Amino acid sequence: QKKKPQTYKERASTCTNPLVQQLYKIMNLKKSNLALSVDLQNSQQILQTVDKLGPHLCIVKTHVDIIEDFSPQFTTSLRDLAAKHNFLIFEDRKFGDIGKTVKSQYEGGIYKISSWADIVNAHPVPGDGVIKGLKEAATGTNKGCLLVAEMSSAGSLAKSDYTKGAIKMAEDHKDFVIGFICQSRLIDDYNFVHMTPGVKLSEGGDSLGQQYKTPEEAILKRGADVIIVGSGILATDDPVQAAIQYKEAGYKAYEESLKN
Ligand code: 5FU
Repeated sequence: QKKKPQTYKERASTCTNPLVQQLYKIMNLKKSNLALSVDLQNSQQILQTVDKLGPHLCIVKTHVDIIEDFSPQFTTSLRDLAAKHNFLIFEDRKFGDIGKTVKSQYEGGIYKISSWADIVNAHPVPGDGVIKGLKEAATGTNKGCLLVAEMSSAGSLAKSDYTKGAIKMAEDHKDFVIGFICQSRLIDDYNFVHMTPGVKLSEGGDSLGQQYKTPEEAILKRGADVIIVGSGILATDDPVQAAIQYKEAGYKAYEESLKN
């Protein structure tokens, strides 16, 4: 039987993982389930955008490897903005290799992702060594990983038994896996945060396989906790207004979901 939906405040007090608790506290305080996918290539542009939109976001999601002028100062400044506006940083790196390789990719190289990202994600395709490798690099810190259990893109192979395998893997590694990138509700357990990309106020797609659903569809029909929005906000004339619109649409859908 389906559990009664909980408010963000209730979830913050019942969830066991401190990072998940922190996220629900932010969502409650800022009345926002909106993650901005800040897919820009210039670090100043990213920082300026995040500073303006920060008050409306619970998470800022990056693709650090598309930045053309990356420097360690960028991540320091991004962390300062996370403290200023109270959001979590999610690097959408989608690790997908054997444990020892992802461990080095997570903590090493130019980006040193483990030093600044609160959340990363991984493909379950290599087996749970991918989680074990990342976990080793994150030992003793308040970090978490999402498993890419389903994707928003057309023809995705992440479905049926693959998705079920991702759920099992998450349950086996509850101390580090804090949820899923997904397109539907996978577990009736708020310890696993369901984050859904491919969200836009108008449905449709792009020329490269992306498929969009509305915030209402993502939250009410598919059971998302967090909506991830990129171009729906950034490719507009007024990204601040657009972020407010998505924040309000997402929060309204959440309030509606509590009535179920
Ligand atoms: F795992 C996934 C997925 O299934 N779909 C996605 O779109 C990740 N994404 C990311 O979310 C993608 O890499 C973009 O960074 C972002 C969506 O951006 P959009 O501009 O809202 O389409």
